[in-house]
Amino acid sequence: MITDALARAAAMLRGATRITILTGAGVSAASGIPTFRGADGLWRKVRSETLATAEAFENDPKLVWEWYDWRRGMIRGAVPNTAHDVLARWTRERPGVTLITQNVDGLHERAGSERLIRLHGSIWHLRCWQRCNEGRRDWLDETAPLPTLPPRCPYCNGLARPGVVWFGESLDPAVVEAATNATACDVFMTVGTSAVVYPAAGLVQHAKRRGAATIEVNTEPTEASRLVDVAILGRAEEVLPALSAG
Ligand code: BJW
Ligand code: ZN
Repeated sequence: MITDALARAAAMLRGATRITILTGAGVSAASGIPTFRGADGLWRKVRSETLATAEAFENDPKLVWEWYDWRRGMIRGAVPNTAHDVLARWTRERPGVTLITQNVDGLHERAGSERLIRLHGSIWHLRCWQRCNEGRRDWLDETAPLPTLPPRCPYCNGLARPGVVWFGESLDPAVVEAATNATACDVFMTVGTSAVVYPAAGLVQHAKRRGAATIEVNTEPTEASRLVDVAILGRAEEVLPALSAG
């Protein structure tokens, strides 16, 4: 797969020391995990407001948990694909590479990635909905399926919630700061994201303003395509190994 865009991107990456990569759901598509906004996307079947907001959880915690429990089961059976593997190897072999992900599936971690910034939390973490003292902090629970829905906080027996960031909720300020700092780089690359959800979608603009060269890898044109220096149309699991070889 030698295209002009691919060759240009490979040269940009070869010449760079500080490389920051923002990933989205498209990176996990080849692992069998549905994206949010694509043709088979999760939001095609259900409106995001009915499941991925604090309001939805308040109205029907069991329904929201059934959806997350279903996704946890699906993710549990999935394995990282070549895209995760290539990115993980880059972080291990090149100390200037930082990974920022919007994904909550944990596949970057399972592929052995270092310097990973998780913008939207983790589907494998839970925390107390009532924000009791001990349950305010996330705890890890990798049981899938969960024995009872909705699960309970082990400290106060109140409701537990998924440790993810829903629409309308603020991201962890320390995480946003780390991601913003990582936009000071030589090359900023987005992979498999529709680039519509903020503040993640603003990072590429931020990097560009700070002088980074920018690359996008996606199967379709997105909001970011017109901003970036090089847009590669293709699957992450094919393009990243080709970039790695180039
Ligand atoms: C492939 C491929 C292959 C397929 N290879 N590619 C500024 C302006 C406008 C709005 C806002 C703004 N600031 C804040 C907002 C509101 C809101 C927002 O951005 N809304 C927009 C949608 C308009 N943002 C928020 O609410 C955020 N909070 C916040 O900013 O707090 C402060 C605040 C609050 C209130 C008002 C104002 C400020 C929080 C956002 C949380 C997002 N949460 C979710 C759910 C997480 C939990 C869960 O998983 O259930 O995060 S929504 C969902 O979208 C998920 C994802 O991480 C996120 C991004 O999606 P992603 O990864 O891009 O996936 P897709 O499906 O959209 O795209 C996949 C792409 O892959 C496609 O392009 C395919 O073509 C491609 N693809 N296969 C390569 N093989
Ligand atoms: Zn609690």
